[in-house]
Amino acid sequence: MHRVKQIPLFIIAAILVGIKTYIVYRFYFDLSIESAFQEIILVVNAFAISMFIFSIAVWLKPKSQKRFIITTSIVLSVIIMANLMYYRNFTDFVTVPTLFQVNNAGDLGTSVVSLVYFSDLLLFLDVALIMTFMKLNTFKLEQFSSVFRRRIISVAMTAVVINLILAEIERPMLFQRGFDREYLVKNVGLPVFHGYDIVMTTSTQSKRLFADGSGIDEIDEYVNENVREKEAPVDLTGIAEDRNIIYIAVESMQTFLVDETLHGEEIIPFINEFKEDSYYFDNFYHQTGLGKTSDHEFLLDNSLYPLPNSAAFFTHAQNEYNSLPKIIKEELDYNSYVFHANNESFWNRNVMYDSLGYEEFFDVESYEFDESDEIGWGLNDKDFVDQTVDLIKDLDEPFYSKMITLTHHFPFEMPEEEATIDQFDSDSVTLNQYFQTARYTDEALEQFIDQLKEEGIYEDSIIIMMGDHYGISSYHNDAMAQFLGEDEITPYDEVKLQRVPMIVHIPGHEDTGTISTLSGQIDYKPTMLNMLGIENQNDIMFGNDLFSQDRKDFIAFRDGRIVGEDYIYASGNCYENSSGEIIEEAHCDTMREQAEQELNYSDEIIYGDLFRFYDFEQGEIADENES
Ligand code: GP9
Ligand code: MN
Repeated sequence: MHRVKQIPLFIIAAILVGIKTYIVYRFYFDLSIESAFQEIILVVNAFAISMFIFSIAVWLKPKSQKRFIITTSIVLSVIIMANLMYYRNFTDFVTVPTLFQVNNAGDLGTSVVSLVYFSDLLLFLDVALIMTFMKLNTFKLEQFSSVFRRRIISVAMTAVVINLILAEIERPMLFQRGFDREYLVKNVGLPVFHGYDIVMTTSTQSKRLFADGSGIDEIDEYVNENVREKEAPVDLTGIAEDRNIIYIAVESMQTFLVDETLHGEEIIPFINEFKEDSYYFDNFYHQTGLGKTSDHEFLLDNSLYPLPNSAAFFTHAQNEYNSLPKIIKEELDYNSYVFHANNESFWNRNVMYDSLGYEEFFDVESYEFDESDEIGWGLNDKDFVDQTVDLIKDLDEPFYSKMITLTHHFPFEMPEEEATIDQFDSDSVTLNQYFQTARYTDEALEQFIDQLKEEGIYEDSIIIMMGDHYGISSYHNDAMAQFLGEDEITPYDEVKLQRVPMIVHIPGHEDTGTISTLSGQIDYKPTMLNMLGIENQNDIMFGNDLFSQDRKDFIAFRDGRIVGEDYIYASGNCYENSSGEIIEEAHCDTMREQAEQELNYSDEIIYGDLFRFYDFEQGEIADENES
């Protein structure tokens, strides 16, 4: 007993709370733990964070220590309890913005009792034990020496740093990209997640707070002079009116696969054939940043650029947008739907889709499958398209829909029995496998088109397919050079590898062909609006109609690279676009200045949430400014 008494109470509290936290993460929430490494991170973060928080006690006098330990353990339990109740209702975690969303809280209000289980008593067991120990004076409460303080603080800091390193290994750039709240909680725990959320929300809100509508006139003027097409719209104006639009985001599909062969076989025979009967854009670039698929969605729906340091789907999901789904609802009364067999909270889609004006998101819950139907990240693309056709059948026509495939996702794993093309043979396992998943998705797309025909939906629809972003990063350049039969992949080649296929397929339309206009994802929204016959004189967009002759002549990426008709800027060099030769940097200056200005304007709109001040009907700052 005497020895036990030598142990400081805050250490016991840290251990108890650590154990409780681990048990709750593991068994109360339904977090997907897929590997032993994830399990280890979960244990480490439960104890590291608890240790870190309770170590503050070393600075306090015995009496305050007591108060601190008890208050902290109660607060941590309440945080866990609140999240657990929220999770049971929404399969998501509490964030600052959700606290301000009245309807969410309202939803919770009606069913609070049903969200509390008997087993939740365990959540407060640590508090009860700590109180008992205090009463019985079981553990030490004393003024600590400065040596002891330093020792404890360094242990606590080391534990947190180890946690962060492990999290970074498990999910590189976890904090910048956000991904999914579940990833954050799994890797760094609830307290750090809440701290992160508070910092992010505060910095977003403060930028928003100080913005007013004044900047938008200048942006409007810029768009008018440099982006808006001066010529009358082109031949496809209104061709999509009264038809369904079925947009398919083809995960990680890159243009270098098109018409390319491996072991003498076409890699994606269906897309190769389909594009012949479509408008195919072979000089079309993805422009995504950290937000990957979600950035591509952001570009497509808004014709604004994704953000430089974060995923806008995460950080700016509460903004006001003049998005494609909203416009087509207002102008044509089309409803917009998303089909994607992943969790609704991934990339914060559940929140962002509301802001963008989607009517419904058919997420993982809308699909029936078990583990045996999964490849890589989730439901295989063949079953995904099959079940999506069933869901689409029931929609009121005409509709706008977006489907997002998943099988051809990094790390491109394919069960051997499903593979219909042999792997490539290089030092990069990733590239070797890439062709197999690409082939699989190609087959799924073929099946989808056949099913649309069978169901009689095909004729009344326009089908668009686009690669969302690159799948093979520069890390695999050696293997890529081997595949392409080149000596090396230069920064110039790397830019060209950012091309993704873009196909506009209009059933019954004869005039098809390959279009090599320099273009990118920023151009999707104006193209769609024109095809739907919607005049968009006052909209603020940074892209042009793909079919227009009168287009801006560069495509800007978020990492400083720019592709122009004549020049390419990459890795600090200016290249001649046609030859790939490095030329004097000054050639790229004009294009660089304009791209920089345009990216800044787009960021200004998003950071300041400027569209809340703008009247898109009138094309001017709204009379009554809301805040
Ligand atoms: C996730 C899927 C893939 O739902 O869209 O996202 P990515 O990792 O490609 O951004
Ligand atoms: Mn993607």
